[in-house]
Amino acid sequence: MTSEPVRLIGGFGSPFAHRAEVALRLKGVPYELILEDLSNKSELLLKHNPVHKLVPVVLHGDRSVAESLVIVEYIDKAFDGPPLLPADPYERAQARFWAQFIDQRFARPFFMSFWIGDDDEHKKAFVKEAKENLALLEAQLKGRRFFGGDAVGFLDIAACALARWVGVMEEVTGVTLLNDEELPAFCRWANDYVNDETVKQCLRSRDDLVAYFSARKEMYMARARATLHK
Ligand SMILES: N[C@@H](CCC(=O)N[C@@H](CS)C(=O)NCC(=O)O)C(=O)O
Repeated sequence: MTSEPVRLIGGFGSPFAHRAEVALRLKGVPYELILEDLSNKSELLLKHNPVHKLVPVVLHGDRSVAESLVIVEYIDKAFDGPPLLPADPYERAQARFWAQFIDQRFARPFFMSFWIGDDDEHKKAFVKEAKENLALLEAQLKGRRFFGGDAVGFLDIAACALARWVGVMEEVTGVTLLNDEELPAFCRWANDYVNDETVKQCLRSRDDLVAYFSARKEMYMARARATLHK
């Protein structure tokens, strides 16, 4: 393990930043959390993520790593502690495949289901697609407690938005995506994830996130409308 200091540039309500933070916690890496004001980005963020200008960014000594899933893999390799990715090459490929699925296929209908207005003609299609995607992910649990087996691993971290954030979005927007009857394994997984002792140490409370997203509801709705045809 290298002893250079670790700093994480994160954002208060960001599930992507949570990915990086929970990976550091699971590996037992001490870090300093720098909370970014995303409406007024700092020089530090712009310097270390000039391409995307997004959080999270991990600063390790004088090097920086951006993009949450890249960061999680970096943390897994750069530090000792329990492995986050499966050791078996096939299982590792599967975990990466489904993590990519979450970011590339799942994220948009998930976001749009919540934030595109009820009166929008595309809303039903987004909700249908988001629920179909959730069913695909539920099948990946395959009777296991976590996607990674008995403990939180790479895919659980990648899916974190579906554990805490989904309930928050449901409360703020009135749209329901998860229910116990349709997705029992997923709902059990979400509950186990948010109650994991290590995860809890860096997970924002549901009430704090509800307040955060309620205050930004109009902004997210405007963003959904602006990206509808992209
Ligand atoms: N693909 C990026 C997404 C990161 C992302 O979207 N971060 C948001 C916070 S949740 C952000 O920095 N938003 C600021 C902006 O959009 O200007 C990752 O996985 O790290």
